[in-house]
Amino acid sequence: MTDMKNKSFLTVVGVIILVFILSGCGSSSKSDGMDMDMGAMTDPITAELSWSPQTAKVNEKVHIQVIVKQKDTNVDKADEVMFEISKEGDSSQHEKVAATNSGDGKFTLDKTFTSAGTYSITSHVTVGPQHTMPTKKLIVTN
Ligand SMILES: [Cu+2]
Repeated sequence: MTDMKNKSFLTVVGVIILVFILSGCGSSSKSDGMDMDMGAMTDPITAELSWSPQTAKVNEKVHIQVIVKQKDTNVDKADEVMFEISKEGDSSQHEKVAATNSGDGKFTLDKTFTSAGTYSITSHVTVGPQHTMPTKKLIVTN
């Protein structure tokens, strides 16, 4: 009986690990993934997502930016920065766009929304073996 329990426990652990691997945004990591000390020795990266104006208007440009830092240093050589934009309640409006590297740790995207609603914006930031992806809600009004 304990054998059976152990087996199902291992299966659960296996599934959890698999989910973690699959949720890595499909970005190819340049590290071999087995280098345990890499992550521990490197300071974690942070990504600060913001935009202006705070509340957007239909057909008016919104300036989206994410500032990438490692400790207190701006990271201007991120491997990949993508903005994922989706509209709540409308699965047809979903896109993933590469950000423009504006230098000094700033990655930007100018976006004009053509319909009012609540949008979810995620900035996917990859720096070496690290990945961070803050999400915020943007409201677009008429
Ligand atoms: Cu991501």
